[in-house]
Amino acid sequence: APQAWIVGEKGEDLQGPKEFLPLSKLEDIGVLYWKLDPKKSESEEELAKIRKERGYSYMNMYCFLKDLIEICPDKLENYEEKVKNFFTEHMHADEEIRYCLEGSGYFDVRDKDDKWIRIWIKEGDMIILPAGIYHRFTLDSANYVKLMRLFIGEPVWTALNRPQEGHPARQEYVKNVMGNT
Ligand code: KMT
Ligand code: NI
Repeated sequence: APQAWIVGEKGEDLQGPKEFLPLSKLEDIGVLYWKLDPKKSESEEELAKIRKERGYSYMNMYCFLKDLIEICPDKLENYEEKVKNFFTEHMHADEEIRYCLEGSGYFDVRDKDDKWIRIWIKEGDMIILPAGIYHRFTLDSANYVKLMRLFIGEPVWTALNRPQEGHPARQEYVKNVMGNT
């Protein structure tokens, strides 16, 4: 499981000893996680297996597009602006699927009590954030990550900043995930 713990509004560590959360805390809010090895070619097969398990139809599998993004000051155009947007609390109408090929970083997701759970993603970690979950992303002190962004069908990465309570994907998420405690 990835290391995950509660942080404050600004991403700061809270007082007292850091307690890591079990994977079940992430599953509770609909976050999925796999560990792959980007250095091994079998990972492609594993990726294909995940796609199949997730029930993506045959046709959709071929529409499971991927792109790569490197987040660091000298490789990403408009770095400052993009990094600021990534760290602004938002959701999407679709799942956010990310596979870390190199480096590391933090995905923060809101738990059921509206606290931030910080998930430390490293090389080989693949994470799926459900549609409608509020989240944000930031680099750690290593200041570098290379991520594969996967999409089902047309790539859409529109960030919908909080609040989005009227959005169908948000309502669906609240109904399915927040409702069953
Ligand atoms: C997003 O929607 O792109 C994010 O949440 C940022 C992390 S992946 C670059
Ligand atoms: Ni996002």
